[in-house]
Amino acid sequence: WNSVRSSLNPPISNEEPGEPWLLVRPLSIMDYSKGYVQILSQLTTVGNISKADFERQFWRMQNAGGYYVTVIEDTRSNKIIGAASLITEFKIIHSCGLRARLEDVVVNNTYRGKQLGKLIVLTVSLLSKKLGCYKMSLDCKDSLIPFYKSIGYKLEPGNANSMVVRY
Ligand code: 16G
Repeated sequence: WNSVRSSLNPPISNEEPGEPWLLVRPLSIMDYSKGYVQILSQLTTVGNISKADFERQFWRMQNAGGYYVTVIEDTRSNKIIGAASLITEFKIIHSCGLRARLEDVVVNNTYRGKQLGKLIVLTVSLLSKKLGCYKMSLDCKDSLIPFYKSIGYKLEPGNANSMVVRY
């Protein structure tokens, strides 16, 4: 994880996220009560999700495989204060390669300015590399382009369009 440390100033890492009470770890089924759903509402509409709904979806993700949801917990309050998901996809192209997507990146407003967004994105990006993915991509608001550029993501010339159909 040295490449994560060396990309950050001060050089924090998933193992030492800057404050001794912060813990970077995979999502757990216990995280409904630790506010994982609430923190996602800082990103978009999450709807009315019960504990049972969350747990059912958690097991679907486990059983499907390829979901690496990473969170940052403040162990003083037992609250999730940041999250990012790495989702992998089997391809036939690229020699039956594995492609990665970065999804649902969020850091609690009150914890901004501690490089935690960069830390969690760099952590899951490195994980995608270790899993052998040939690329990782993301969709984001225009205002977040400088943030993602600052940690190595690029708008590929001629290939920087995100399109959508909503239902
Ligand atoms: C952003 C997120 C995406 C999330 C979407 C929700 C990142 C890198 N991108 O594009 O993961 O699912 O917002 O917006 O975190 P929506 O509600 O419009 O789909």
